[in-house]
Order: sequence, then structure tokens, then C-alpha cells
Amino acid sequence: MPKQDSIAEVRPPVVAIVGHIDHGKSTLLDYIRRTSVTQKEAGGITQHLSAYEAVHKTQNGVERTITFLDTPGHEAFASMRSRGLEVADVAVLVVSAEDGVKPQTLEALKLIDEVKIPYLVALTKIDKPGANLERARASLLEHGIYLEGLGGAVPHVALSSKTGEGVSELLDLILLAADLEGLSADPEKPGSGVVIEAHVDNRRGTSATLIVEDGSIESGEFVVAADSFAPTRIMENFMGTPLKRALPGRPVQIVGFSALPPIGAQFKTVESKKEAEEEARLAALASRPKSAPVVDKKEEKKEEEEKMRVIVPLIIKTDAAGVADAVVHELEKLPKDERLEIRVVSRGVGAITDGDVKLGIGTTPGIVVGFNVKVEREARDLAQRHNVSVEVFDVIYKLAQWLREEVEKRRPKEKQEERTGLARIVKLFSSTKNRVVLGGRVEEGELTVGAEVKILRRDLELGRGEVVSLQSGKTPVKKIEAGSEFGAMIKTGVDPAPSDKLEAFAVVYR
Ligand SMILES: Nc1nc2c(ncn2[C@@H]2O[C@H](COP(=O)(O)OP(=O)(O)OP(=O)(O)O)[C@@H](O)[C@H]2O)c(=O)[nH]1
Ligand SMILES: [Mg+2]
Repeated sequence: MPKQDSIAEVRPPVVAIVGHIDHGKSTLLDYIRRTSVTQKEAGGITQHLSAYEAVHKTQNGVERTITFLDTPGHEAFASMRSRGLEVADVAVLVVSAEDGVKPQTLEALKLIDEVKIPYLVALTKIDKPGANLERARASLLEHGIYLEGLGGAVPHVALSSKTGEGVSELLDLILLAADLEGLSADPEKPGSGVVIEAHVDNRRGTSATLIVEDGSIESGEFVVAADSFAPTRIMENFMGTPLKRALPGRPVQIVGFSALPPIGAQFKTVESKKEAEEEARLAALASRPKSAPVVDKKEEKKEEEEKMRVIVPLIIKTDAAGVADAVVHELEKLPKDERLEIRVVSRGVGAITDGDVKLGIGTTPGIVVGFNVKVEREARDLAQRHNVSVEVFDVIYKLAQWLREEVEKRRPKEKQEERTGLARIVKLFSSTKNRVVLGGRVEEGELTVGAEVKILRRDLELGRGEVVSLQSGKTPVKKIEAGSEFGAMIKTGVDPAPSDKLEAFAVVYR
């Protein structure tokens, strides 16, 4: 369908809600939308990037749409927060009036500065007895957030998401800030924008949430994002209502992507499948890092032998692509240990399959961790047979806790040498460059052919050697026990003398 020439129109602003965990971001959005997401969230925290539209009636009676992005406050989700801010036109920095500025408040502020968008401060929870607006404002000031009327220019509102006080004022301020930005778009142009989240739905297939930044997406077209594309047949708004046309400034969910589109990728619309395939093919040639660095088993073995290092393969499966970053972030917080490497061999979206478990089979059994996904039966069976740990969680901190424990189980133990035998050298028969032939008596434990021995003078280790052969009388034997005399050939670089000792040992890890 040819698109007509047209003029730019004002489009709804995209507003990212950011701030410290539990400061009331989702509850504020709930109040704005009058629904109740927070009660449905696992663990009561936000762990995905989600998009909503809300309609606000301004003071002069005009109804205007605002698109909101709810971001998680938990520190593990930093990459989701920055993704939310990258597509946003305006940010709302949520700060609890009870707590004031906290670490992720400052982190969010830093990200806002990086993307250079205007922001306002929402001081939440003013209905709570512990709320102290003065103190909260002072903490903002202390951290260089200069509020309007208090020596600065940052607009701010005190509000309660329980009583609704201040919420309408916040929405007015958001629209004001957006109008100052002069946001416009041309709905007649082909749609373009950003992929903000992507997931695999067992029932419906691969889908993605997009924010249309300019133009519109029409039903019957195709969208292309990096090397993946989808028909726009199944296109829904944020509530799951089918759409024929997705307008600028709106979030839209499209089902049926040929591959999982990378989050943060730009998308555009094209008219035919052929064009879509061609664009995707070119994009695939141009980039797309190989998804998983595959572990080279031979290389792995060599390293391990050399450094006594343990490599634990980790496979991450999540409901939405963005969650894997949070898992990796949690991993990075584990104590560093030269002898242990957690290697993320694969991260993917969707149910845990036997293919995932296979990647975890190895010298050190791997870990497959899932977030909000199912585990296929074959995967469970295979994992059990190979001692691969598989677990699924719906709350990030529980996942992190389990991961810590699993890693701990695999941490290499201290290497120890335990004495298995001690012999006293009685006589030296001959000694060449690398071999000595000697006679002795086993005093403790046993001496065996092939054993590695320490050569001790009093208690000092002169060096080490290997038992090449043993004789009892004139008969070659494999082993000499305590109390018996023997003849032995030892491969060693040191020069032992009578009354030195040979100590056989085993290497153990505890
Ligand atoms: N009384 C009162 N409670 C609030 C208000 N806003 C949030 N809460 C409560 O504070 C808790 C945390 O709120 P959430 O909205 O889940 O916080 P969040 O910022 O979305 O948290 P994350 O998504 O995990 O970062 C919940 O128990 C809310 O009911 C408010 O204005 N008044
Ligand atoms: Mg939340």
C-alpha cells in the first residue's frame, strides 16, 4: 500500500519510570492505569521492561495519550533500565518520600544524564506515616538534584499512589515537559522504532515488544529488526487487543518473528516478505555475534590440567531476552577465584530443552538456570543422568541465591598430598644421570611401581622421583608393604644417600 505525503503530528511521549527498588514505580503506574500489576508480580518486584499507554485529561479538558515504560529497580536489571531510557523522551525519577535518595536512584540519574532527556522527580508514598518530604528533598539536593523552587529547575511532585493525590499534577508536568521537546512524528511514513523486549511464547511463538518512534506499522506489512522479521498479522496493543495500525509513540506487540530479534535493535517496516527476507539476510551478514561461545572441550581439558582450574558451564534460559543480563550481573558478584570459571555457554529464551542440558555435560557438571520458563521432560531426565543441575525461578534474588550455592558446590578444593607410604634408603647400588638403583625398607604404608615419591633428608624435601621398578629378593614385584625390604629403581634428578627417606603420597582435594 503506497503511503501518502503528509505532515508531522504531535505524538504521545514515551516516558520511562525509573528509580530505586520498591520506591513505588509500578504502583504509580497501577494508579495511573487503575489496574493492579504489582499484586501479580512474583516477589512483588518488577523484573521485565513493560510498556503501557494511559490517557490523561489535561486541565483544559483535552485527552492525551502517554506511553509509559515501567523499569525494574532491583540492581541486577541495570541493562533493562538503560534500554528503557534509551527509547524514552522523558523520564520520571521515582523517589520514596520515606527513604529519599538510594543507590539505584543515583544510578538511574546517571543513565538519564547519559541519554540526555529531560526528567522530573516524583516523590512517592506521601500518605505513609514515615514519609518526610523535607528530608527527602534535602537528600535530593545533597546529591546534586536541584529541584524547581529550591535553587534548581527539575520539576517535581509529591504524590501518593494510594490516595491518588498529586498524580494528575505529575501527568500534567509530563505532558508539559514533552511539549517542550516538540515531539512529532509522521504517521503516514513507514514505521520505525526500537525493539524493547523479546520472548518465546510456547503457544504463539517468537514475539517482541516494539516502540514505534516514527511512522506507523500497518497490518499486512512486515517488520524487520536486525536479522529477524515478522509479518504484522498478529499485532496487539499493550492490553493484547488486536491492532490494524500501530501509531507513533505507541508500544506494540508483534507475534511470529523468524528469529528472536535482538533487544535494543532498530526496526523498520517493509511491504513484502521478499524485502523482509532480503533485509534480514543482509543484516545477518553484517553482524549478529555468534550467540554462544561454544566450549572447546579439548582446550578446556588442557587448561584444567595445567592450572587445576574448574570450568562450570552455565546455560541461561529466560522468558524474555533482557533477563539474561540480570543473571550474568548476579554472577559477577560471586567471589572471584582463579581456580573456578563460570562460563556462560549459552543464553536463550524459552523452555529448557535437552539441547540446553547437553551443553552442560562435562568434567564438571554444568548448571542450567531458568527464569519463568518450563523444563521439558527429556531435559530433566538427561540432567539427572549427567548430574547437571537444572532449576527454574520466578524471582531474581532466589535465582541468585541458588546459583551461588551451586557454584559453591563446584568450587575446587585445596590440593593436599597425603602420605601413603614411607621407606628408608639403606644402600645405594648405582646412580646414573636420571636413575638410581637402591635398596631399602618400607616402614609405613606401601611403595608401588609408578608411584611418585618425595626424597627426604631428615624432613627436608630434596626432590621428587618416580618408582620405575621394584624387587623383592630377586623377583620383580608391583608393591612392597610395610616391614619388607626391597630393591628399587627410581627415576629422579637428585642424589639420594643412605638413611634418606622415600615418601609415597596421593593427591587429594578437600
Ligand atoms: N502507602 C503507599 N504505599 C506505596 C505507595 N507506592 C508504593 N507503595 C508500596 O510500596 C511497595 C513497593 O511498590 P512497587 O510499586 O512494587 O515498587 P517498584 O518501584 O515498582 O519496585 P521494583 O519494580 O521492584 O523496583 C508496595 O508494597 C506498594 O504497595 C504509595 O504511594 N503509598
Ligand atoms: Mg516495579
